[in-house]
Amino acid sequence: MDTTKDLYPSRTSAPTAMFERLDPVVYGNADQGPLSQEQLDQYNRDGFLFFPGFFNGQTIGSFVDELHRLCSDRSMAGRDDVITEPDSQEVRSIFQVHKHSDVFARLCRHPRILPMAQQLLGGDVYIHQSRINYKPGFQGKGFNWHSDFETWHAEDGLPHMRTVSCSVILTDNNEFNGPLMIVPGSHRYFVPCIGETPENNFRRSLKKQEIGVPDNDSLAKLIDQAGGIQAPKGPAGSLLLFECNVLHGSNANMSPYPRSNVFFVYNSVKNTPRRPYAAPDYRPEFLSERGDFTPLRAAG
Ligand code: 6CS
Ligand code: FE
Repeated sequence: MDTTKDLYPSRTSAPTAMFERLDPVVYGNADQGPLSQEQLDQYNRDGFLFFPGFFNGQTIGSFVDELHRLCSDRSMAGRDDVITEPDSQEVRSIFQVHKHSDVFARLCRHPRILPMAQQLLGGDVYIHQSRINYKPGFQGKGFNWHSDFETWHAEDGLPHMRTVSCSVILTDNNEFNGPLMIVPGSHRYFVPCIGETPENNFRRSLKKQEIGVPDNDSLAKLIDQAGGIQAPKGPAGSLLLFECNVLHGSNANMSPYPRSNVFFVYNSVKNTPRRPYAAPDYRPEFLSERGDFTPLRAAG
């Protein structure tokens, strides 16, 4: 398939109807990794897999310690890859944590996680983006409904939907601290978004995304078709795999407790970035790897 052609036009001025995705959802098969045929079928249907208690409390403790270390590291303050909340200096996200931290560099290559990403994407993968979301108690604002792929295609130039996100839950997720909400099955449709991408859009979008947000009619139709919204909740140590194009978002954290996760985006080495399809320029490399596509190998 001609990967220079824009298969998923978005950020248009005129409304464009959603259409069925042109790429497969699952690229590998059941004998190529740890996921069973039933799990592959579920991911194909819903666009995500949730593993409550994937890691036990002791294992997750080292990840939470690292999260606190990064968050309280004074040398991180003011860096471009550290994003604060829209109306406070509270840390909202830290990007490229697989480069800042040996602990997270190993975690993204964990022998129980990496093979699942390779199986879903049908071969070798690298990290397109990694981040920690803190969503501190009371301060943590939400994330509008969006498809990650719509941004990674329009602004980072990923040509195909051959990318999977893995979120490791670091603090208990419950209905009060703004858990991730997902529209099951929405990954099977591409929803073009209205509105041109401004220069340096990421400076706003990482605090509050307003460009690349699907219209309410399309959202309502897909939520209706899905039979409702799902919000996978579970204890710290749970793991969520979600397809790059599944619609998701989250509410503000109204509880005193943080809702923190660490998030790795695995992209197929056959799906490396071209020029941005709908943005004036590339985003910084802390958001979209453009230099090193070396295939990941599982940590020993
Ligand atoms: O723009 C991005 O790449 C990031 N923004 C959101 C809301 N989700 C995906 C990604 O981390
Ligand atoms: Fe997202």
